[in-house]
Amino acid sequence: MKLYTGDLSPYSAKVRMQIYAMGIQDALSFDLPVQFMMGKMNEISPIGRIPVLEVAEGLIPESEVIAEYLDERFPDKALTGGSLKERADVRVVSRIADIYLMNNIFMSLSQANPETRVQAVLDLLIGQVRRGIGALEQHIGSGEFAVGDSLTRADCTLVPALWMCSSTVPRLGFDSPIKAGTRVASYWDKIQNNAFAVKILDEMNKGMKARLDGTERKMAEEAIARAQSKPSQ
Ligand SMILES: N[C@@H](CCC(=O)N[C@@H](CS)C(=O)NCC(=O)O)C(=O)O
Repeated sequence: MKLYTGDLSPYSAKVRMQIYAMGIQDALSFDLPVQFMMGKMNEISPIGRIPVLEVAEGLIPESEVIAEYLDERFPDKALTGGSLKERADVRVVSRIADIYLMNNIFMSLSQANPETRVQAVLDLLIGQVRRGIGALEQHIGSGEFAVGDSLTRADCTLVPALWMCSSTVPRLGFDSPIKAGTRVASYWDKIQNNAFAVKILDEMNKGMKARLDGTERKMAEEAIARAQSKPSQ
């Protein structure tokens, strides 16, 4: 199996956290294809986004689908939660993180440049993020983990989503939507000590540093030059 992934990509980080937590090592490698760096990821996968999981039978896009595939392929290690209701709660929290937090923050990145931004668009999207956090506040557990008393896929989606809330949203000129004294804030404080969370947070911070200091751009330019100098087959 190969996962097409990037350090800074929160949707990829979500799948990597699951892979680390499940201890999947056999025949699994990570790669960022040069086509992604060239803005041509759709030559590999029609949706044109990472992560994508390559398995013997073909490609699987969409982080949530990959996550379910991994749970089904390795059922003895699955991170789906315990009782039927707990399993539903895991999916609800994962969807809140995915659709209402990460997706809206991603969309708001299109308005990152203050010179060209349409403030009303940004206000709308960040308003939706705050609404998502409000919903999460009602659904999240009060213990160490998002649902129940062990790590589940809900944590794997929430960690990169809350990282975006706390580090990306302020870069867009808004306060972090994670407010002190809430259950979400308490969870966020605690989960950052989890070893698998630590690992992907380090990777995302490394990716952010590489983006900000120009290393990412340099590596992409070198990879593109290498790909273009290869004789076409
Ligand atoms: N719904 C998708 C979203 C994936 C996504 O947006 N990935 C970003 C990187 S984190 C991407 O590939 N962006 C490239 C683009 O938008 O062209 C998933 O859950 O996998």
